[in-house]
Amino acid sequence: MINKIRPRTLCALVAAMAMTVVGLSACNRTPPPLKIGFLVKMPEQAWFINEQKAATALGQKEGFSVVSIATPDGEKVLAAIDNLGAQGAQGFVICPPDVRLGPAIQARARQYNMKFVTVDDRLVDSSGKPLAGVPHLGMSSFKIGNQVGQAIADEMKRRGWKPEEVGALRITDDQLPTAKQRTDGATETLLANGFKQANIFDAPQRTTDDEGGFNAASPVLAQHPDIKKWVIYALNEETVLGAVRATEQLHIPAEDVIGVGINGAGEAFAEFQKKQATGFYGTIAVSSTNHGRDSAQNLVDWIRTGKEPPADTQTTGMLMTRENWQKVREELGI
Ligand code: FCA
Repeated sequence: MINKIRPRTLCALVAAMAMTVVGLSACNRTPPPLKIGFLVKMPEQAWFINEQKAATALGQKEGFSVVSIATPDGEKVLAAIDNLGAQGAQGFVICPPDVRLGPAIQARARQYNMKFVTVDDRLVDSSGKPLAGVPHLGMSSFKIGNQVGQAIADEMKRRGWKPEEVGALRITDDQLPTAKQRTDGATETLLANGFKQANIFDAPQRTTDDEGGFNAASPVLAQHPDIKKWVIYALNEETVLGAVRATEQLHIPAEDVIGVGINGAGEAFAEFQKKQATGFYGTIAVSSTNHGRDSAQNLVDWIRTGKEPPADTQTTGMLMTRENWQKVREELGI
C-alpha cells in the first residue's frame, strides 16, 4: 500500500515544494515598501512643518513612507540625497535652500536613479530658466502678490489714509523668482490704486524668516523718521511679522501700520490670537496641506505608474485676517 501511494505522495510533495518555491520567489519579487524624502530649506517654519506632516499623513494612507529632512544649505541637500540613496528611497520632494542648485541636485539624483519634484521654490538651470524635467508645484506668485497689494490698498482706504503720507516697506529677495514675483505683484496693484512710487522703499532681506524681516526693516524705518504711516509686504508672513516687530521697537503705533503677508500658517495664527491687534493686518493664506500632500502624491504616482506630473502647478490664496482666520483655516484644511 505504501508502495502504491508513494508515487502520488511524491508528486504532491514535489508540487507543494514547487509551489513554495514559486510562492517564495513571488514574495521576493514584491517590491520593498516605497520610501520618499521630503526636503525643506527651513524646517522650523510652520509652513514647511505642515507640508511635511501632510505628506507623511498621505503616506500612511497610501502605503509609502516619508523621510523628512532639513536641508538649509547645498551641502546638506547633497548629503540628504546620498542618505536617501543608501536607504533605498526612490525619490524626493524638495523646497531647495537656493534655486541655483538645480543642476547639482539633478546630477546627484541621477546617480541613484531617483525621481524628484520641487515644491514652493522652483529650481533653475545655469541660465536661470526653470530646470527642465523637474515637475513643480507652487503658488501663483504674481497673482498672490496682487492680492497682497489689494488687501493693503483696501485697508488704507478703510482707515482713510492719504497715499502721500504713507511709506511702503517692500522687503525683497530678488534672487528667488517666486519672491520677486510676489513683491512685484503687490507693487503693481498698490500703484494701480494710487500709491506713490517715490514712497516705496526697498529692504533686501538675507533670510526669508522673521529675523530676516526684522533686520531688513530696521535700518529703512530708521532712515525715514518723517514717515508716520507704513504699509509692509514681502514674500511671506514670517518676514512681514519680523518687520512689524521692528516698527514696534521704534514705537510706531499698531494703528499706523498695515502689514500683509503670505502663507497662512502657525505664526499668523498666533498673531491673530493676541488680545490687541498689531500692525500685522492679514495674510494671503495658501494651503500648505495641499502643497505637501499634492507634491508627494505627484511624485509617488510618477514612481508607481510612470506618469510624469504636470510641469508647473500653481495654487491660489485667500485673504485671512483677525476677523476670519479660523474660517479660512478650516476652508483650506490647514
Ligand atoms: C517660499 C517661502 C515660504 C513659503 C513658500 C511657499 O519658500 O520662503 O515661506 O511662502 O515659498
